[in-house]
Amino acid sequence: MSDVSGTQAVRMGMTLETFIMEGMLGSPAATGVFTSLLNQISFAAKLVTSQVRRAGLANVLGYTGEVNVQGEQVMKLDELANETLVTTLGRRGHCAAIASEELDQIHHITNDKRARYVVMFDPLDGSSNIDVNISIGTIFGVMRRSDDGDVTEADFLKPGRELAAAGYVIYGSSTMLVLSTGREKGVHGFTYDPTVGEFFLSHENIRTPKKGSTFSINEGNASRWEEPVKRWSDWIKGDNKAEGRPYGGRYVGTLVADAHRTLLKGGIFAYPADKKSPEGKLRLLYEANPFAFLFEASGGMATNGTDRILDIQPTKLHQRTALVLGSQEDVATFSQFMRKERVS
Ligand code: AHM
Ligand code: MG
Repeated sequence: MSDVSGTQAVRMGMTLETFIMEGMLGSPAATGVFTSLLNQISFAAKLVTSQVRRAGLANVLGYTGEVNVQGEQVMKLDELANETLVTTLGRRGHCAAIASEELDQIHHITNDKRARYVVMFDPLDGSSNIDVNISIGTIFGVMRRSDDGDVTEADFLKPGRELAAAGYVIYGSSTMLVLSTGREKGVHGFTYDPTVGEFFLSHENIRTPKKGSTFSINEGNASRWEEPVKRWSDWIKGDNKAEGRPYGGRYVGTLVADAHRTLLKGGIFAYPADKKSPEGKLRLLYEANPFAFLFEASGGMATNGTDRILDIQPTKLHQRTALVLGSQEDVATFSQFMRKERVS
């Protein structure tokens, strides 16, 4: 008897495109426009995967200097990823404008009313890890634009709870795209098979465990933290077998990688505000909001320490925020420390 392993359980041969087209991501996906937009994002992810996978080789071969062997200017990988997303989303007429970590202002594509969405993204998250062969990623959020007037920055400055879809791509030991169109529709992961050139459903309906056993924070910032964060950090490293402490420490320094692990295995990721970054380091629109959307859809939580991330009214395109996300119980405990309801 042939042994078809776990892949059968996740419906063999279910590509991302089929999954979207069969409406499994929910009602907005039923519109051809939304489907087509998500397909463009997954196509961009394939192109960026190919660039990321060749980046080390390009270095070895020495054609990442100012000029390549064809005499063309060679872009840095994060700029190249940005160009790829801007160009890909500019096709098919569904995306009216773009906001990107790499662009100071929004980038207009069209004022045609048929372009009903705006997309915000961090094209290549984890830039400090690009040159050292550690996982990097792309983060994106899709918002419906207002129907009246031309598309403006105001179409982007909306709380994250209004996102129509959010997701990320992780360029790790394999490339995975994780996507949600909302709490009722769940969070689904697709693994890229480079030999076929398709994303296949590999993680259907991801649920973040209620409580985890790892914490993820840049401990190098400890001297700059506020007292409640210091107390929480001491608590989570303290010894209490019954409560599952100490938690194990894991920190990649790429949000996509740290959040991906936390989404699948539970626990907590925190980048709190500190003396150096009083508003936090991470960006609300294209880092915190997409992940907050995904964590809530998978049964987890996301806060800035006191408020729900998805309720924050943005005032600036590149606004920063403190970000704490993970298992419900672990994030709730962090918030108790922040509110000084507990000190140990
Ligand atoms: P980037 O968008 O320039 O890559 O910066 C964001 C990154 C996140 O991926 C990561 O969580 C964080 O910065 C790490 O910061 P630090 O090096 O201060 O720990
Ligand atoms: Mg980033």
